[in-house]
Amino acid sequence: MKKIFTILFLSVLFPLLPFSQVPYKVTHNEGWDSYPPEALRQGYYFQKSVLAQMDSDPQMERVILFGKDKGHYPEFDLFRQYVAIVDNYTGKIEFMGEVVTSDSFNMELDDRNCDGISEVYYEHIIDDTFSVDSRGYNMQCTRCYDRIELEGGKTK
Ligand SMILES: [Ca+2]
Ligand SMILES: [Ca+2]
Repeated sequence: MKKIFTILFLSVLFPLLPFSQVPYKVTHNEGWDSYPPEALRQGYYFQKSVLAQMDSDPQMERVILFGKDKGHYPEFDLFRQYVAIVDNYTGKIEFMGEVVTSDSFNMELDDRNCDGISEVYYEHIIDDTFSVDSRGYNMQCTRCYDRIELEGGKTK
C-alpha cells in the first residue's frame, strides 16, 4: 500500500519538477516558407536562400536567389537570375536586385572587409550580350563580377 502511495505521489509531483519544464517549444515555421510571395518575379523560380547578417540591424536577413532558364546550347546553358534580400523576422523585402544573365545560377556570401556584415557576390554576362559560332559552340562574352552591399537599408 505504501508503494502505491509513493507511485501516486511521484506521478502527481513529477510534472511539477523543474527539470520537466521545457523552456521553449519547437514549432514549424508558419506563414511564408522561404520567401514572401512579392519577392518572386513572374516566371522565376526559387533557387536557394542563405541566412546572413546584411546590415547593422542585429536581426538576420535572408538572401534569396531566384532564376529561370534562358537557353540551352551544346556546350553551355544560360540562365536569368536575381537576388532578393528579406528581413528574416518580419518578411519585409529590403532589396530586389536587377535581373542578369549568367551561364550558372550563382551567388556567394562573404564578409571580405571583415566588418561583420556580409556582401553578396555574383557573376553575370554584361548587357546579356554573347555570341556563338554557327554550330552553337565557342561562346564569346564579357563577364562581370558584381557585389551587393546593404548599409542602413541602402545599396552601395
Ligand atoms: Ca540585419
Ligand atoms: Ca562586410
